[in-house]
Amino acid sequence: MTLKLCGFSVSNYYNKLKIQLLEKGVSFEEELVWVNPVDPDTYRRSPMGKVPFLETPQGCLSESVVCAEYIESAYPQSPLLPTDPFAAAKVRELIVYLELHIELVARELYGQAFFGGKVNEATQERVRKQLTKGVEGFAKLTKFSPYVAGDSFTLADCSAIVHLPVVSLATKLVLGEDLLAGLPVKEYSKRMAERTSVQQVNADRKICSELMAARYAKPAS
Ligand SMILES: N[C@@H](CCC(=O)N[C@@H](CS)C(=O)NCC(=O)O)C(=O)O
Repeated sequence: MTLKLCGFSVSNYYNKLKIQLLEKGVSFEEELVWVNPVDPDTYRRSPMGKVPFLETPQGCLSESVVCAEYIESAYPQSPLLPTDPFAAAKVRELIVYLELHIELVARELYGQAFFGGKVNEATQERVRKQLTKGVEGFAKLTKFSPYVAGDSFTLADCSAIVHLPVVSLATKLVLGEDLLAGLPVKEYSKRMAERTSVQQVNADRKICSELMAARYAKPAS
């Protein structure tokens, strides 16, 4: 049995794992799993009903950080973590800043930015404050020379490629200010979009966005 990546191609966490698998040349299948609403069967495979999750020959794994680490150790070809323990920890540190201190904080804005909801003023101010702190921290660690951790493409790039543009757009749309304006996100994204893996993920995201729009379109009354 090959690996099966489950989720949908608009999800940034799903796409982070897909870039990793493509970059490493690991063969995998994809299964389209939506989350809104979560199918009761999904809880059997992903305890909180979140995607992505990975179906492996030994069972399912949830949480993209865990899946990414599993892929690195089960498929050591084209490693995306340095062999030096300190250098590998620096890559993991960047991922934590990106996902815990930036993406997870900015996620509170997505309802208004992308799904027609409304985020109240108090939440906007809390997000602005926390995100500013997270971005300042990330800026001290990242290199963009040309990759986020330095001169090699790593797992931190798989995260940065998918999260930075979404956070940048969400803050622009909801807070009226791009909180990532101090980072070279546009130049970096353009450079990364030259990679075959990223081109495939971007093309699949476009197709899936259309499916998603059709799925959530209100039936005519
Ligand atoms: N910490 C999770 C985050 C994944 C996540 O938030 N996935 C979203 C889709 S992008 C999801 O499943 N949302 C549905 C839900 O939380 O119920 C990971 O790294 O895998």
